[in-house]
Amino acid sequence: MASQDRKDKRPHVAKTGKLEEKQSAHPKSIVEPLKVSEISTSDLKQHYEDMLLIRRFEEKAAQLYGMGQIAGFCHLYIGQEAVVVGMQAEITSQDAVITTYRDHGHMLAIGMDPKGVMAELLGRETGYSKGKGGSMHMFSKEKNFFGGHGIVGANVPLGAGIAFAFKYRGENHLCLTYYGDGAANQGQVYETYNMAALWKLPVVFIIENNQYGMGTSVGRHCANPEEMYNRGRPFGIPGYIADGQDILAVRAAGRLAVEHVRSGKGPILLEMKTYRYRGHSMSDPAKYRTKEEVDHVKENADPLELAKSYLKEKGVLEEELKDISKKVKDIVNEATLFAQHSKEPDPAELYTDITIED
Ligand SMILES: Cc1ncc(C[n+]2csc(CCOP(=O)(O)OP(=O)(O)O)c2C)c(N)n1
Ligand SMILES: [Mg+2]
Repeated sequence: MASQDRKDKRPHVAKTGKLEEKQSAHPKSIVEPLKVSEISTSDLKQHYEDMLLIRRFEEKAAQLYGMGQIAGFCHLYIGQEAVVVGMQAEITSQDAVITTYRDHGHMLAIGMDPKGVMAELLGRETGYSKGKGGSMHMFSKEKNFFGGHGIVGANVPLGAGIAFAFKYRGENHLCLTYYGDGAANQGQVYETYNMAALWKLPVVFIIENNQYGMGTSVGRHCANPEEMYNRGRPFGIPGYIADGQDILAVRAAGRLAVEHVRSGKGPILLEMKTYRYRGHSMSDPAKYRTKEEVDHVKENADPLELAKSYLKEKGVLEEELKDISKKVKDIVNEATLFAQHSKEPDPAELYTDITIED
């Protein structure tokens, strides 16, 4: 065959040599949200409370950071609350969770003590890592929370490793492995897809697509951003996309994913479309996007407002929402006072919990 003929037979390449509009090999796998009638009022109320706790906790953390009481890196999750709260509702306490440095929301959703999380943020000995880990490095063996990781993409193979351990021991648990849209471009993520699919590991890969990797928008860092959820397809990993601002959509996607993995079919990938309201970290003034863009999401797709509208549909009164708000405020204040009144670690602690080579 002449080389020109061969070229002409390549997919997606028109005779002119220009790229044609590509047709996806897979239909767009959008997960339909649960109907309001498919969730109980008490569950919905609990989700609202859990999301509000994350938001108020982080607002307080931002305030304390500004006052110099929290030092080092601190990445806020505000705007993305529905993702962790919805996913958590679909797993059991024996399943594991691993995530990135944007981790406060995950810890609170899992049920880790807000006091211990706040104390760690303030670098106190009562914190989850005895005040030595800070915002990005907290763990809870009791809650099967494996951190908090600062290296972009590095928690993804670790998540598959945790899933491997479950399978090796014959336990029917799974690992929720969260990472960002930026991390989704990392090489080690694809090595992980390969092994996870080959060994049918019980792992749910969750891309929290908050539209930015630091100051770079998804359209500038990601090839074919419309199909991020399909990135596991070459390895046979099914992928779905869901509205990560909508707790009912997250729950539907979580249910689908957990059923798939739990039945032994191996990994699955969920892309959660979401948005972070704050800068990448506390030191980022977020000048790469307009105020209008952020306000647009806050006004039209805020996860808390959306949940509130569902609660109202169910007949929950404004008074009850105020009670929830008061309860959450008290928890955050209590956690803050606990942290502020806790001691800093003893200097001798510098030499414990570390690996030393002779
Ligand atoms: C291997 C590595 N490269 C670069 C960085 C610096 N870095 C920290 S966060 C980040 C962006 C990641 O964006 P994304 O995965 O979308 O997560 P998000 O912060 O939006 O939650 C980068 C490049 C890092 N920590 N690790
Ligand atoms: Mg991102």
